[in-house]
Amino acid sequence: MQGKGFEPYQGKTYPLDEVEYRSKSFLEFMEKRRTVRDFSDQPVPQSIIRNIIMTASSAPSGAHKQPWVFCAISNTELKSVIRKAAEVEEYQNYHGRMSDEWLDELKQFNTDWNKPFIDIAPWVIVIFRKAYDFENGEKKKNYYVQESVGIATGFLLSAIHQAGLVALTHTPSPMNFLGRILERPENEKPYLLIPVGYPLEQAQVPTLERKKEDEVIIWY
Ligand code: IYR
Repeated sequence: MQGKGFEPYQGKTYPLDEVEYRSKSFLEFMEKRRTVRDFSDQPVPQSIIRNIIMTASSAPSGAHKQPWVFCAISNTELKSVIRKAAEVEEYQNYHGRMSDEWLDELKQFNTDWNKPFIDIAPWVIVIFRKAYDFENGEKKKNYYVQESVGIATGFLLSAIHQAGLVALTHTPSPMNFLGRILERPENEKPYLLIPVGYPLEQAQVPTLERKKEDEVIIWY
């Protein structure tokens, strides 16, 4: 496939002292991001969700295929249908499908099969990955789909945090019900379900420690 040629790079660069400062302040900002389960029902305008999703869609992807679709749901009835279907699966997960070891690991997060945040959060974003696209009715394979959609999800979570909203990366499993409810074509597979909104004023998050740098960085 012929590309569109090349153009000058438009990103900004800075002298090193500024790069130092910028990298540190972004770290401090991102370290404040938390997964939040206590959502306020305060509405969030569609324009904000649009900006957040388009930030996610600016992520790099294999052969620039952008193998993703973001379904943004604010419709109350639809959210309620999704919640009920998620809870059917999650009830089974918490009552036999997850190992005792797994359930034990989750105790610190206070999760269970109830998923009220799907009803309460003003928006639920369901991310779909596309293993292939259709071009003129023909299947066109995408590349590094899991990696690409994972990176786009990271951009999405960062954009949500930057906007001053909160998110929960929810993984109902199995999640084929999302493709059916949202009437997505067969080349789109659900990837993650992410409620987005304001946190409740009295929102609580589990006390967690993050790994120290000598556990996550190996210098050569
Ligand atoms: N999908 C379930 C269980 C769950 C699994 C992991 I790993 C978590 O970090 C949190 C929850 C649920 O959403 O409750």
